[in-house]
Amino acid sequence: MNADFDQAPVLLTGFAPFGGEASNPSWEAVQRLHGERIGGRPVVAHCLPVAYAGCLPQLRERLDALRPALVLCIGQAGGRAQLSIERIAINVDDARIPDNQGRQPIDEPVIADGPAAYFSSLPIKALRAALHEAGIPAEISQSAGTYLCNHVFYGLLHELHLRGDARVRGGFIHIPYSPAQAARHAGAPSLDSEHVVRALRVMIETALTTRIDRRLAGGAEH
Ligand code: PCA
Repeated sequence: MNADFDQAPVLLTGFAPFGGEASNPSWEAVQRLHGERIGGRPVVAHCLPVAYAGCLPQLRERLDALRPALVLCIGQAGGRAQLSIERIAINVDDARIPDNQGRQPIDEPVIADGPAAYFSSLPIKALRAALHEAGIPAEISQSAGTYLCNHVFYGLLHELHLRGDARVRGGFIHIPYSPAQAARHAGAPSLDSEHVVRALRVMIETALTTRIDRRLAGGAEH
């Protein structure tokens, strides 16, 4: 079992385009790391559909097939100015717009009878500190919203909880628009994929080597 864990891969997920966009910077960045070794572990990238019906079954299949040591799910948060390391996933689906299959749940639980919320099991403050040291703007976010990203984040943490192996950690990171997207949204901030890819490497290495998170101020008043 330990030998298996030592060989276990890192699973990275991104999302398909949604909301009228031609691309999703999360999948653009994540796919570039597929097949690399980071922190001694192979990286496997997977693109999730922006669809309530398909995304968690696909994630569960990847968890079963790969038995990863670390899972980082990435999504686009157009309008945010920095990489957002999400702290908490809530048991709410409240879609502002329909998903790519036309489904728009309103005030439904992600998992019926699941707990109200799960905390990220990533060392979020250590990740932010490592990103700042690498010259990449990053913040702790207290809400991943109530759309597909929160849905996948909650579903991931619920699955890891059910599987019960505390060594396996997972969490969610939102990224800004790509420059090409921001060019079509006047005034919106952006981050290019070189920086996102570098940020992913830094976060994977830090998450694999930091057991106990750092105690650094990082709260918010709103
Ligand atoms: N962002 C959406 C869903 C897919 C994505 O990349 C979200 O923030 O919920």
